[in-house]
Amino acid sequence: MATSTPATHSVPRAPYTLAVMRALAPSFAGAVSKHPDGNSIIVDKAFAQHDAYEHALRQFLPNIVVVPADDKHPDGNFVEDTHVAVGRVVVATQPGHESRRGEVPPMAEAVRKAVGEKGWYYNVADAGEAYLDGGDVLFTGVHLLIGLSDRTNPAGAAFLERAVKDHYPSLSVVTVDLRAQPTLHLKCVVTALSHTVLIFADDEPGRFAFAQLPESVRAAYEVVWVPDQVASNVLAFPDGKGGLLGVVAQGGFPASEKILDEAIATRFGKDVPVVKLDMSEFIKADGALTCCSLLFNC
Ligand code: CIR
Repeated sequence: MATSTPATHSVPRAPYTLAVMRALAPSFAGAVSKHPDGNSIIVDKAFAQHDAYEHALRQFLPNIVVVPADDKHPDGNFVEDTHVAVGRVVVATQPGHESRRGEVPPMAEAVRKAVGEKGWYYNVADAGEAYLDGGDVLFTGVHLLIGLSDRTNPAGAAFLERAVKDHYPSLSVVTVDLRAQPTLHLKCVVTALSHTVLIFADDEPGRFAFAQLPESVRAAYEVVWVPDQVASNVLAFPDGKGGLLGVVAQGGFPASEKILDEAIATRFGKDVPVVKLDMSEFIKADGALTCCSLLFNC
């Protein structure tokens, strides 16, 4: 399925200036997972895959801070869930899964140190029963999409919206209610290649999420559909002018890779590098590509 609705307006995303990652914990095999292979994570392989991920990021973003692992937090490497950064607004989350909440304070300390005075800091935990996972938040450059899921509740989404609107009042914030069609996070089924192109999973959860978007949001993007859900989660590095410095995508999904390669080459040029990574052990822990780094452009 390939729809193509031309973008109606556009705000190119700024290039990323910093990534914060967290080293993999030796306890990674104990990560929270609903995946059928969640009990067969091969930790040595995961270490090698995590190294390859960091190496891939460094091709497009040399400034990477890696926070030491904590064996008490097997999911700690999934740093995306601990913060949301939109421009200079930096929000420490309160993850929906209780076992993951202790990941936030050391990450918050590292993020404050790395981002420094450029950041305007917020903490979802200040709002009591507000829960938010960064995996539910997609900033396209045009819209801030916030998924409601088992991990992110309306109070968490409202907290993020208020924080962002404090500084960027004209930003369009859209809540996408995914609770009727369980998906771990919004970004399990959609990510942005650019401010004009979204990648959606062409499966039931992906089509459901798409259907939840208001028509005005759908009309603002060209949508590329990929048959494998995990392949819809790509890391795209904007060049600040509407183009791409490069893309990190899942390897091992040939049908989706072909669609993605063609979409990138035709829309952004055939010289845009697309690095393919085997993230099999992270997939077993319900993780994908965006979840292993926090990206800042302030
Ligand atoms: C979890 O269930 O929380 C982790 N095992 C996976 C989190 C993946 N996070 C993400 O995609 N943002």
